[in-house]
Amino acid sequence: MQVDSLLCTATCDREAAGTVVTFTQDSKITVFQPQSTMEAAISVLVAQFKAYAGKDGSAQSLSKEEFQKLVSDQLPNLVQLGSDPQAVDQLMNSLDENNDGELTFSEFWQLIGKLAGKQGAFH
Ligand SMILES: [Ca+2]
Ligand SMILES: [Ca+2]
Repeated sequence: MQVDSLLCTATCDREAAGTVVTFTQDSKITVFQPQSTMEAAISVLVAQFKAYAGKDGSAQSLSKEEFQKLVSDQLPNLVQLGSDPQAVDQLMNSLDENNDGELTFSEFWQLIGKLAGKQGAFH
């Protein structure tokens, strides 16, 4: 079995995850499981990434300006860029694996992984 087939996306058939209640032959509603805290956290991360990535250029990736705005708005306690203008460049370069000056979600995700690791003191 492909692992991907276990992973549900926003577009996948959510009936599989819910309970279908049938009233009559052609009238049914699906009662979804409420989103868990962790699922909600993932939704927030994705929505925030999209909101900032969509401000200019490619809506799929963060430019330096978009990244800087996201970090200063959304991660003010966990990432301290201070007043050093090179700090954002250094941070961005450390995440930009293909060096194209844009951060895709998977490149950006490394930062979340690092912050989460520090937060939990996972070494
Ligand atoms: Ca963009
Ligand atoms: Ca990149």
